Amino acid sequence: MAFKVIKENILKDNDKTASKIRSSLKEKKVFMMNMISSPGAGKTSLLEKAGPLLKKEGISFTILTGDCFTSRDAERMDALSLPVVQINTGNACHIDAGLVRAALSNVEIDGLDLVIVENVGNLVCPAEFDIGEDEKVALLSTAEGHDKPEKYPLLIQESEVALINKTDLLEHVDFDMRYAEKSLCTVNPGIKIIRMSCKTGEGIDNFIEWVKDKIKTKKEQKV
Ligand SMILES: Nc1nc2c(ncn2[C@@H]2O[C@H](COP(=O)(O)OP(=O)(O)O)[C@@H](O)[C@H]2O)c(=O)[nH]1
Ligand SMILES: [Mg+2]
Repeated sequence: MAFKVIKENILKDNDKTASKIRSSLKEKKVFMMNMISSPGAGKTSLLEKAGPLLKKEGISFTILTGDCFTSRDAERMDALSLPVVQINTGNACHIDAGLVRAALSNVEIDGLDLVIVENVGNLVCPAEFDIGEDEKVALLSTAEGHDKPEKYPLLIQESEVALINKTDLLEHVDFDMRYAEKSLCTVNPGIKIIRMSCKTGEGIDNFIEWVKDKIKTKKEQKV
């Protein structure tokens, strides 16, 4: 008997929408990054630090921030006058391409350099859903243990850069940096690793340099 595989259909529909978003952002030369981490690893904190610096650099950007229910992250960014759209997913554990398309319909894309998506805190589902981004960014933190890269390989394989946040806590937590970095390279030998602390500011400049480089490459791409 014929039957339907619903997940495949959902992913196919999602991929179609993602592909439309990707073409439109390619045409407009806007770089989009999809930031993924477990809850509390420091995604919003990074944007609070990096947002004002990106503004100073003259980079025009918008943030799409995903959360199941509240607007707390958008409130934190709005308090710093950072342009933000809150996406509430209800009980869904990830942002999909349809939600990004809906959020972007509220944004003036012409003249933008960068769209930053803060995905819902989760190391599994967000990695499965293409949202039309150019790059995924995996954000880990020293507070969550050094064994995560091999436990959540899809995210690491899909990411061009891994940020290891909360280095200021290293002396207080059982986090083996060498183990974590080796695991990241085992799962994705080409991955760029940035050690970072949103508290002390360590590594934020490296992250900004990476973003600037990506924006430049996108601008130089032929449409
Ligand atoms: N000690 C320390 N705390 C941090 C750092 N980055 C974020 N936090 C804290 O971690 C908690 C969760 O951060 P948040 O940015 O909301 O995480 P998100 O859920 O990934 O967006 C907050 O209490 C932050 O103040 C860091 O580098 N060091
Ligand atoms: Mg957040």
